[in-house]
Amino acid sequence: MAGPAKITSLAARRVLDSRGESTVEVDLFGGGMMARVAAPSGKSRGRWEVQPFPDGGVDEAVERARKLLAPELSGMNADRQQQIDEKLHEVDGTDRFSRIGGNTAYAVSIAAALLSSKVHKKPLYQKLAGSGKVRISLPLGNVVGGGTHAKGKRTDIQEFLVVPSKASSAAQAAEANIKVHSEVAQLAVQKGSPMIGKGDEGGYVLDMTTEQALELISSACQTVSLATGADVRIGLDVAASSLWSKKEDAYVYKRDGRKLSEGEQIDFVLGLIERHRLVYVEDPLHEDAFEAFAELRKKAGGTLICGDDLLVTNTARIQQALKHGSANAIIVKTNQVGTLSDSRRAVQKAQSAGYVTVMSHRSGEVCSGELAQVAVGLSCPMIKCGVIGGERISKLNELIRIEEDAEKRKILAGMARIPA
Ligand code: 2PG
Ligand code: MG
Repeated sequence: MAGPAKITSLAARRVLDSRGESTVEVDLFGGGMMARVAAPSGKSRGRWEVQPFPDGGVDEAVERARKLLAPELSGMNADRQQQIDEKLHEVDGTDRFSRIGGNTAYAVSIAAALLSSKVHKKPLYQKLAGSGKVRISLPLGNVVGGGTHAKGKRTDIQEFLVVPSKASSAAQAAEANIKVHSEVAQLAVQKGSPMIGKGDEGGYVLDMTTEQALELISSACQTVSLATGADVRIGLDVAASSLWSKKEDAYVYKRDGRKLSEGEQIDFVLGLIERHRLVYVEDPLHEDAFEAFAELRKKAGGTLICGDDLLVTNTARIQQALKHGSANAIIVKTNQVGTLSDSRRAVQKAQSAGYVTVMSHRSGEVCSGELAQVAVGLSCPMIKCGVIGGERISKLNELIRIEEDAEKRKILAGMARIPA
């Protein structure tokens, strides 16, 4: 048995994410090992998320990690996640991680978990899951990207997602989504799309209305479901805060050419759910619309109504959603809240209320697989991590590795399932 994973030093640097924007990377050393984690960054960030970088940006974040965090963490035990995360809050001293930055908190917190897992030669997912069996999270990924994740002529809605609800393995799940992605391109070309580009997360950017895009994706899903048996279903991340205009008191769809009141938005989304058998709708309303979310959820039958910008992985906001009955699923992004312990608390609170927890990437990602380890470790039935592109595939490949490892250890309980 190795001794405690005692942290000996920390290094921090500025690196790049998949969008080519700067972010912070941290190396934690201890017990003869090194754990390296770079933080992803969002573009359609929720107003209630913690601050990703301190004023002064990434350079200031790196400087503060070296000066403020390195001396405080040195000598601490990385096996004690809670203590590490409390230390991050203590050194920061604000309630939004404005001093050290939420992205630095993310990188250090996950790196501590990774260091401990390396020192004790136990995979991260298993360390997080504790005893018992694990299920492989179902990958949810976008095949079409629009909104703030794309430029030029594009769909109003940010993400058109697919999930292989009956996939029998991690590899089959990833491949089914990839097949839908390429089928979508083929159909779009057939329909006369002049040129197909990709958005920040690798989904195709289509000059189409919401309805046209959904018809095309439905047909791609049918073809792939027939060929694979994976029953690929459709979801959306409406990212409605970016459509919402407070001034006009309306959701503004530029490409579709319409402005919808709150009630009309609810009816519009319900129509989409019905016509396209949507299993999942994320942020169908803006980030403070707890009551409108509740109205939609009550009318949406079994469809997962998921809060991302609404809930920002924050237990106080989950409490508010529970009071109103606003959602039945939650996006979990550790850098919305800063630390792994904070995320675990949010996951536990949401899961004990029966929510489906969806571990999620950010639009600006890095090429590593920890997200998959954390998703399986925290028993999230879904992982939103894209379909294609190195920084997305790295998570899908990690799911394949986790499945193989869990099988060897005889702790595999198969693929997760969602109400579909
Ligand atoms: C979202 C995410 C990830 P961002 O809205 O769910 O898909 O986007 O990272 O830009 O917040
Ligand atoms: Mg979202």
